[in-house]
Amino acid sequence: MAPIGKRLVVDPITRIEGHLRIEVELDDAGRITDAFSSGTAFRGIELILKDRDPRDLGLFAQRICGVCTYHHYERSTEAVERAYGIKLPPNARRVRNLLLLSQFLQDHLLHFYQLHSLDWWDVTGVLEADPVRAARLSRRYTERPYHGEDDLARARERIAKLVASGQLGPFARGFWGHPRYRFAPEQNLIMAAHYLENLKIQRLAAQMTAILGSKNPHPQSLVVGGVTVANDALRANRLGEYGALLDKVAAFVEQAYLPDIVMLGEVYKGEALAGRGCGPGNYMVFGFVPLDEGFWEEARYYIAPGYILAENPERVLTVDPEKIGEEVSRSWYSYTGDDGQRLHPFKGETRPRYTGFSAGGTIDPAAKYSWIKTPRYDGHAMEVGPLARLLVAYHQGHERMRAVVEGYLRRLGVPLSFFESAVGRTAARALETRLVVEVAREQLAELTRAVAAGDERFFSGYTPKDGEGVSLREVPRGALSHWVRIENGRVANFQAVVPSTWNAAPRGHDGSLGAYETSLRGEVIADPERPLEILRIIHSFDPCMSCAVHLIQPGGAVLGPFRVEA
Ligand code: NFE
Ligand code: MG
Repeated sequence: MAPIGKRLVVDPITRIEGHLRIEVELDDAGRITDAFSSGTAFRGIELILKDRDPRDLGLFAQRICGVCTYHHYERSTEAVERAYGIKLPPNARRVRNLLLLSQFLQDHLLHFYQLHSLDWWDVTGVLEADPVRAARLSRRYTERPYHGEDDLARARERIAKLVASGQLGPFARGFWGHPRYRFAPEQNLIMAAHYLENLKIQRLAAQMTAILGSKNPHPQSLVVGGVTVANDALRANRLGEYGALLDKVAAFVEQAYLPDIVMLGEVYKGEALAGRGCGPGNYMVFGFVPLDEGFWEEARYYIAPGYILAENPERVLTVDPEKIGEEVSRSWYSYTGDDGQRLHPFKGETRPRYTGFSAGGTIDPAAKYSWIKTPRYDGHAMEVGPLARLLVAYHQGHERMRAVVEGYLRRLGVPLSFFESAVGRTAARALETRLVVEVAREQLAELTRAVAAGDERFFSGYTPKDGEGVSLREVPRGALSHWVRIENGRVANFQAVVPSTWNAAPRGHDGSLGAYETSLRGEVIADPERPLEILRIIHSFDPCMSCAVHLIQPGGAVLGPFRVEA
């Protein structure tokens, strides 16, 4: 067991976008007494965007990320539209929503199966499973399992061949056999079969994006003032294709993803009820899927903006964008004045000042230690993402969210507090996927009806203007905002405040912890040589460091999986 004061360094955390370093202090019982989150690569997209024509912003900004590319494209395009004072034609908004929703589907499915599920199921357990028993067991979680016993037998065969070949690919170097893995062999087999199937399913979701986005990733069909895919959106067969793919993805969500989340919740109920992986308890939402053409406070949304503070967890408060600010007291940047201050994004600065880690090569929590800035809302650290959406919508009395959440809680026999954990955060992402499917069907039906009724407007004319514009919206990992100031027809300042920046931030100037950091405190590491618990908690947020720092990783250097330092 680790001696007192032992520092455990996991660098990089794998199976995320980009590079994240987590350091924790362990006491003599293996309990995490302190935690530090550090983004370790820089590229400075915010600087690259300065002095450009604002109408080009979206195409550059979407290069912030290779995962949620579309969302940066839409946010920066909309920030410019807001500065210009443009209102979109309803069909342009519907096309954008359909792009956003197909992107959510791909993102959530890919995250759960390929990037996170192996923290919960053990691939080496698959070989002991009996496909007949596994098929029977899967009927416990749904009346219509996605796979029958033949499919499950084939999946076991594929895993067996992989193991026999010695080339484990994505299954290499896992913490297999770790005592915290709790699935029975048959449960591991069900997960393995869905893991393999999802390699196809997530591709179908990407094809949905390509129908209205012209390609994926990095769609091309948005312009300031509207969308350019009128030719596709006006054809019933193209919209029908989107709908047919949606049906296929929805079947997998209903018959595989959601049942797997029931299974996960049942098996790992203890971890969830103990609150393992709980964040700061403050949650913020910027509005999910606009239902009309209003900007921010004037718009109706499928899930309305709101935030919750831990001190009064059932009360949803009104988000005021004026209260958002970013600090750099622990980040490798400097501000013109004092580094301890908080700058509103319209006045934001991105001036790198790298100072490295402390002399010992580890993080000094009083010094700068990350390329990620520290966003605060009215001084509070916020958790953003699917769990925030679930809780904010639930406490707003959102009917569909309530029905889905209550069905799940009843099935497991657990209270709402179950969700405030790593298991719960992962369940929240799955449960909202059902709502994503529903709202995608509604938006598709609306667009189809409008086109059939002769509405062919997808673009609105405009006159470029100087001024400020912001776009705030929910994207898969949480609340995303882009802020632009236009002077003399050029981008004078661009700032992105990104979901993973909120969650993965280092400490504030007052020493307050970020969401990742809080969520790790108190966790007990069973085996410091194989810190599976850290992976579970951090992956449950679906980290994206490319977004968080808005960076490219030069050269793609391969680092060791982690190291333990005395
Ligand atoms: Ni790079 Fe992103 C999402 C954004 S990240 S994935 O979702 O914006 O925090
Ligand atoms: Mg930024």
